[in-house]
Amino acid sequence: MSDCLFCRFVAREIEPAVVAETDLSLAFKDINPQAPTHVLVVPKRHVPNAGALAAYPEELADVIDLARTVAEQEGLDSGYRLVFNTGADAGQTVFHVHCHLLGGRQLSWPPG
Ligand code: DGP
Repeated sequence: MSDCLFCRFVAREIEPAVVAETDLSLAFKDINPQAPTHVLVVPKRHVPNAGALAAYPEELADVIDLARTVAEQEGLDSGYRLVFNTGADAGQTVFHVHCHLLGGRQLSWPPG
């Protein structure tokens, strides 16, 4: 999908700040970090949102596992948050599913 920003990252037409990668997933730094660690983990397959990713359990598991790997790399031993904004009301702005990995500070609850 050439009009999808994250597909262009996966294809390396645009080079994001990659922190980790597997055969199925790519992890890169968010351009507008909301915490000391703010990484986006995406499946390489174009899937629009988290609900649709459930149809691809191998990719879903790989995204979560890569997020865990990055959290370990970043030393987030005392905790981190994984977020899938799903749909416009949740603030989803890029419609290639992405898992936000946030950590490195005390995270408040509930989120805004
Ligand atoms: P969401 O609002 O959940 O759809 O999150 C989209 C995220 O994508 C947002 O935190 C900012 C990030 N983002 C948008 N454009 C770019 C970009 O060009 N590069 C990077 N690294 N991140 C981007």
